[in-house]
Formats: sequence, C-alpha cells, structure tokens
Amino acid sequence: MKRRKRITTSLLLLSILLMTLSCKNQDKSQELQDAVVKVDYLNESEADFDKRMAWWRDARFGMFIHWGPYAVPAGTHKGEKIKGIGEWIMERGKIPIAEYENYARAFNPVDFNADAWAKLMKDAGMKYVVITSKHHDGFALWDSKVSSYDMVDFTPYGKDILKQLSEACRTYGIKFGTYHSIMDWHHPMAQGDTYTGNRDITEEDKIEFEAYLEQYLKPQVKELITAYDTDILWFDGEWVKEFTHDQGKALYQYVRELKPDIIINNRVDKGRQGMQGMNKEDADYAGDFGTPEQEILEQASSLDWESCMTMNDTWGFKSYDHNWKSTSTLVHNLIDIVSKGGNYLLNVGPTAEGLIPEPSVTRLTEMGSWLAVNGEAIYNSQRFQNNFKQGESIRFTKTKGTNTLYAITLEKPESVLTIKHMVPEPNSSIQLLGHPGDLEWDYNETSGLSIHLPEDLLSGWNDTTYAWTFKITGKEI
Ligand code: H79
Repeated sequence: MKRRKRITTSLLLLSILLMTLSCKNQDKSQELQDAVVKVDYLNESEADFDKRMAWWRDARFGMFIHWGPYAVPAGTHKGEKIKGIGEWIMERGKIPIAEYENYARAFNPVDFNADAWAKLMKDAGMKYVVITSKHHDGFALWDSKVSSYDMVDFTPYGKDILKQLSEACRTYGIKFGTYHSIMDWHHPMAQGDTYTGNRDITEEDKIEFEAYLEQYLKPQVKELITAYDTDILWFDGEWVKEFTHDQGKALYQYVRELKPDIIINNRVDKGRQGMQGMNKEDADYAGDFGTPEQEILEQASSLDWESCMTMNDTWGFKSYDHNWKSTSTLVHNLIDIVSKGGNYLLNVGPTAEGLIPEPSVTRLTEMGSWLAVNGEAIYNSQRFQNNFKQGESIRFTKTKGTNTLYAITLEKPESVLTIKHMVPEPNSSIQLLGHPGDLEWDYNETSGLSIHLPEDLLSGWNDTTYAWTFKITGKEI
C-alpha cells in the first residue's frame, strides 16, 4: 500500500558485478545465480507493483471465511455464553489449551461441500476468497507437515479442507487466498504476551518467537504456497510484542521469493494504525494493501485497501448471533467502498457441520442478483479522481481507461435526477442498467446533468432494488 519508488535495475546489475569480482576463488556461476534470484521485493518498481495488483484491483469483491474448532462451541463454553467475537472464545473464555483441543477433536464437518461454497462465491459475484488457514487458536485447516494440530491429523473428519476448497475455487475461476495468524495461542514458543496474559515479554520470549517463526510459521506459509498455490497471504495477529518490524519485512521478502506474484496484506508488518487499517507513515512498512477492519475509509484513497467486514457481529460462527445486516446495507457498503477505490472482503462463518448459515447464503445470493445487472459499474472500475460522491445518496465509478461513467443512486431518485461532477458527451445516450431503452437528458454548466425518469420507471423501485446504476458517456469534472 505504500507509494512505490521508481528504481532501476542498475543496482541489481552493480551487485552482480561486485559479486563476480569479489569471488574469484569461488564458483562464479553459482554466485551469479544467487545474485540474480535475490530480488529486493521491498523496493519494487511502481510498474511491477501495478502489474502484480491488477487482478486484485479489478476483482473488488471477495469472500472471507472464518472457520476452525471455534465453530464447535459456537459461542458457548460449559453452558456459558462467552462475550465477543466467536473465534476468540479460547481467549475470552480463558479455556486452557488442553481443554480447547477437545473442540478440535470434535470438529467433524461432514456436510462440508467445497463445490457448493465455491458456487456460492460465484453466484454472489465474488472474485476471490480468503480462508483462515490458521487463526489465533493455532489450528491448521490443511494437512500441515510441521504440525499434527490440523484438520487431517487431529479431527475425526480427517480430510484436507484447503485442498478441496482451492481445487473447487479454481474450477469456478475464483482466486484462492489464505488468512494466516502470526499470533498463535497454541504453539509453546509463541505465547509471550498473548494467551498467557499480556505480560511484558522477556529476551527469552523473543528468542523463542524467532524460532517459532523460522521453524513453524515460515514452513507452514511455504506449504500454503507450494501445496495450494495461494494467491493472497492475509496475515493477522501481527501486534504481538515479540514480532518486530524487521521480522515483518523479512517475512514479506520470504513469501515473495517463494511466489513472486503473490499479494500480501499490510499485517505482515507493524505499520497498521488500529482498526482503521492503513499504514503509519513513520517508516517504510511492507505489505501491498491496507486493511480497515469493520469500517470503511471516510475518504477515497489512492493507496490500495480492502475493508473486511462481518454480516452479523462475529467472524467465527456463534449460534445465537442473529444481528444480520440487511442486503441493502451490504450492497451499499460495496458501492461506497468501490467508489472510494477499495475492495470489499465480506465474511461468512460456517457451522461445525460445514454449512454456511442460511442468512448469509440469502444475502450473498441477493447481492449476486444485483451484481448480475450492475456489475459493470463495480468490476474493472476506477474511482473518480475528484469527487467519489454527490451528497449521501449518489456514488460514482468509471470503467478503467474509458469514458464510460456510472452514477449509482442508493435511494429512489426524484423524477428529475440531477448529477454534478460530470459532463456527458453531446448526443450520447444514457441508460439505467437492467432497463431497456435510453433516458431523456439535458445538460448545462450551472445545473449539471438532468436525467428525466418516467413515472412507470420510478414506480418499479422496490425493496430488492437496493441501488440504481445510470450509465453515462462523458468525462468527470
Ligand atoms: O480474524 C478476525 C478477528 O478475529 C481478528 N481480525 C479479524 C479479521 C481480530 N483480532 N483482534 N481483533 C480482531 C480485535 C483486536 C484488536 C486489538 Fe489492536 C489488537 C487491539 C489491540 C491489539 C489492532 C491492533 C487494533 C489495535 C492494534
């Protein structure tokens, strides 16, 4: 998400030359090879960065999946409803590791159907997914070679979730990403200031944490890339005191070396400013995009960012959380985010049996219906450079590199819809997406663009309309 520097390859060439000169007595070809593969991914050129981010910027809408042993208690431990987000039940309920492991031993999602999940993403108009390969509780959803605390070795289910889901996603053309927690409440070498009670950390904690990174976290991350070819690494839990800025930069470099075109969020490093999620500017932090959590940036941003949000009030499944947002709110969030240049990562928390809750399925399907008609204003779009909105009920987008503009109304308009911030091309036609025919319009500099909406059109606005998209040829001002 940081602004990229323009660098030339001369630095690289210089280092190759120096290497070659300085190692007369060694195997020169090996040295040369090492020098060539050692690309500094922390100083990528703007052009390379744009190329790597292209699919993600066009995608706009993805599914977040929080799934693990916490779906088994589903918010209730020993008969007590535990406050807070469901996937934090181990910490909030002060559940000892050995006791929490019993939830993993009972995790048997026999109804899990990877194809159905991938199809739901597709039907919802989502272009990518990010699933919890490992959340803070330390449990791995795949068959990890460096751990037995995983889906295959530790549960009665015994099958690899990431394998099934990554394959199904590829079938449906959905990019596959993984969420991986740096904080780990289960690993004995990673518990300094977290699960054991936020105490001050010691030198020994730091040494152990470094060993955990090298011997456990990095090997696991490597498995995500080599076995499932993950397209996104979405780190979290980076705030633990043991984890340092230098380790964050090294982790970024490590992941990019394994898969140069992978995309990595900013929680790989220590730059994030709280829940607002964008980086501080006091240092050069690693990471490709900012991560507002449960909020949307107030203003448009020229940096890359993605808002992750829940549909109710939890990420991991809680049996008694019924506080669902309306489809209208979710569609409006998507429009708001896209008009400000961001992506929307919308969460589902499947049950222990392997089902995505019905209220989530309904909302996603309804969003998909809206996108089937209005998607051309969302995907491959660009924000307006000057004004992303007009008042609170109109948002703007445009198709990248064209003069196709979109004005999206979040409420039912009046019979004359007046739009500022754009000049239509003379004699061009204006349409309301999903409705046949052209609309009458006129334009003058003082009042702007006026689109005339006939009564029979207006009366068609109903509860499942959510928003109307007007397609205009012209330029923004
Ligand atoms: O996975 C979901 C949550 O379980 C996880 N992130 C989403 C995507 C999450 N972990 N913690 N929280 C959410 C809330 C924790 C906030 C805090 Fe902090 C951590 C407060 C202080 C440390 C983040 C870092 C906000 C301020 C600093």
